[in-house]
Amino acid sequence: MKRHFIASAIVALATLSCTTGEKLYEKHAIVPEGATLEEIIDIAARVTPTRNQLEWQQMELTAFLHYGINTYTDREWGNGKEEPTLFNPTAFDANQIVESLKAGGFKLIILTCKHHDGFCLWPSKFTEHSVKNSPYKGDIVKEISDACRKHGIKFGVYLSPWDRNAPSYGDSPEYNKYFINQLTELLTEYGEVSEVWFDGACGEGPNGKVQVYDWKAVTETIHRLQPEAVTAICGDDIRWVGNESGKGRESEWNVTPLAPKVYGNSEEIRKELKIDETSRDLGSRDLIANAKELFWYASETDVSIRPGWFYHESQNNYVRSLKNLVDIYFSSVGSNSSLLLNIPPTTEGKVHPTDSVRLKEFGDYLRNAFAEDFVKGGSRVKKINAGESVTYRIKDGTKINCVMLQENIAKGQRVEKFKVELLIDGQWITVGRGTTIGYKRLLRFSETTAEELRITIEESRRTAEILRTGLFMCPELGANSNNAKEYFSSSAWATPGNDGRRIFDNDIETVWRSKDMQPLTIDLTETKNIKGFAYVPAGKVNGEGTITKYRLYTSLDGETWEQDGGDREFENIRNNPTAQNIRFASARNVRFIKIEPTETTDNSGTYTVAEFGVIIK
Ligand code: FUL
Repeated sequence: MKRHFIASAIVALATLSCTTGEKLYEKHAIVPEGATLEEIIDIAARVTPTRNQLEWQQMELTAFLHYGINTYTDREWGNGKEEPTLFNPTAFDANQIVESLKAGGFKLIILTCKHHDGFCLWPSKFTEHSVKNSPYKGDIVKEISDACRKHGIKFGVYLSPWDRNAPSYGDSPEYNKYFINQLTELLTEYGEVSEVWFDGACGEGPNGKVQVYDWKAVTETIHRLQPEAVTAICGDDIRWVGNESGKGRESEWNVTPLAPKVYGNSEEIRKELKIDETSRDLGSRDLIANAKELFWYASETDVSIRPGWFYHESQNNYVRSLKNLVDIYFSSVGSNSSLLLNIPPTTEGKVHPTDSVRLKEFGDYLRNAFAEDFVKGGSRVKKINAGESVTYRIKDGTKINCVMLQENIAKGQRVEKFKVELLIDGQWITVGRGTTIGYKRLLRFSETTAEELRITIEESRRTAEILRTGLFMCPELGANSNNAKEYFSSSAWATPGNDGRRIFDNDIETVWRSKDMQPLTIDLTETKNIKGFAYVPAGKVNGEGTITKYRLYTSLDGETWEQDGGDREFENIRNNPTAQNIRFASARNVRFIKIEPTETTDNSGTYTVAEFGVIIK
């Protein structure tokens, strides 16, 4: 039986907006059983962020600092067995780090206080695996948080739930106690904490330790000790955008049926709607038609300025170009997401000069591009219904190539389709179309001058409130000169018996798939002195057949093989399926390379390779 729409059971948390009389649902709404699509859409339009969520999204730019024992072992994922004495910064300088990030325009800095290796950057009372047993006796968390305060930047903590060092990991109640103890130290001893980041990664595999976390207790601890903090990834305020390459979605919805993992019935909801953080659609009408609950759960786009999350000297020539960073800004902040850019401190304990120059260029670019708005009256709030337009005058004779639109998300996210037109020499020309707007939408078009700007809201959930409309001139940037590949591959190479032509065609879109789990042998057709190799996976997050664990052999004649290392792992390849550039301890002469996969993302009995290369330089 269909229930009446305004039934008391509609929502868990509802607040009444004083100005419009609209009922708003802060953070979470429950859809009544039997609600029609129109009714569900109407509820979705009135789900709003909490004050903490809103203020977080308004910051736009957060910096990530991946720093820890991996910085000194040249790894991405430590195994927790490292000697703490390896952590030995020679010139740690928290002020240099914070000042470099501030110059890039970042408002909040999140430090990896503990990564998956369990090594703590603060002298935790609960473990010996920390800075207190390193030659650097100081407290990195204190130094960074103090420098943040000094420079007027907010501070956040990354605390990895997965811990490869803690003996209690996998003994759920014991480890939960340990985890909350460490969290309590971080939330009580370092002043205000604005974001708490709980990484979702765990590489234990099917036979590894399974830890059942007590997210309820974790959330309560945060709310009690730092009520202003937002919680990300395994928290319930901010979701992972779904990739680690800086790409937001074309349609990025803050209101979604994707239940944060801390909700008791999260697994059930995700299974029923067949969605997770990586799904292409997290908020369309088609999807929410089947929703029973809706959440305000905006996305955060985490990406590194270098190929790895931690500092590796070998990547000094692969720092992202300014153009690439600006493109990432447009596809994250400009697509209703927030940008979390990682800048890994070096072994010295500073931001590398190349990165710090790039950050300054990035900050200068954004400050300059958005300094002058050429729309007249674009800051007046406009209420627009679907099918209606609003027209603005443009300052005379100014060159423009970018439009900015912002919805008043304090009242919810509503626009589903819009069009941007310019009146050029008396003719309306469409220069942009889009779906969602949300907190901010930036669209670029060819440089021009125009007399007027017209925004048409083609589809909307209830009346849209446009908070700001702007027009800007964002200087064009040259090609990505310094985003070259670290590896080299040649179409002259062969794969004896495997017929893997697609591997060497220099096209990562064409993927080779094995028939079974037999090793792949590559014949370089001549002996070369190489420093390492590169495996490029099929590309999609959790892509089918991506090799996660393997053994590697090299040979001069294809008969006598030498193994490099023992059982090895492509660390973090599930979340970041990009080129894995693996360097040998020292350069060696090689003609044949053999990779023997021992585990893949889907354990389907076959594996895939998009490209394979060798590292020469
Ligand atoms: C991933 C981790 O496994 C990486 O090492 C990195 O910390 C990234 C931000 O999240 O899940």
